[in-house]
Amino acid sequence: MIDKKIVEALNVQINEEAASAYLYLAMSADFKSRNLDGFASWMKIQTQEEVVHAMKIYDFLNSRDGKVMLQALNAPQDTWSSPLEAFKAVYKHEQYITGCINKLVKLARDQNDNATELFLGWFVTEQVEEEETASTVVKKLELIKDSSTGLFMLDAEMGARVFTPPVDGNE
Ligand code: OFO
Repeated sequence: MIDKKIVEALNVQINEEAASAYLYLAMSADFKSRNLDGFASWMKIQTQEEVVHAMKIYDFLNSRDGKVMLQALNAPQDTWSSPLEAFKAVYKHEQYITGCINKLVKLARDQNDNATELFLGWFVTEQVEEEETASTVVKKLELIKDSSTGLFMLDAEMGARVFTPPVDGNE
């Protein structure tokens, strides 16, 4: 059995992960409209990753007899002035998500819910990677500045990313 407060908080986090997916899909569409196909593809894969994050919480709640209650999503921003502006927004967003995960860990600890705390450990590690990835792309874009050759090369690099579906639906 899982505490009601934790069920509510995990449902909010499903919404945060779904909102992340929606945000990155909007960024993918914006990149696509500028013919930055590599960036667009990278963002589409990021969207898929966020869906995996939401589904992990969905499955966890179900396994603990906590009811999943989906909430409304707001329309995301649809245009960014440059790849740098978009990736700065990604970095800021991921820092916000890290804060959400940290609050969830604290709640699980306060409720002595070891199973939820252990479950959230995966997200704690994942957020380190999410922030590092976004920050790296920001730094590369800052180096590139106004070089169209640099942007072309980075777009090709971004396009090489592949989505690796979770093996057991659990990571
Ligand atoms: Fe779910 O990690 Fe990004 O938001």
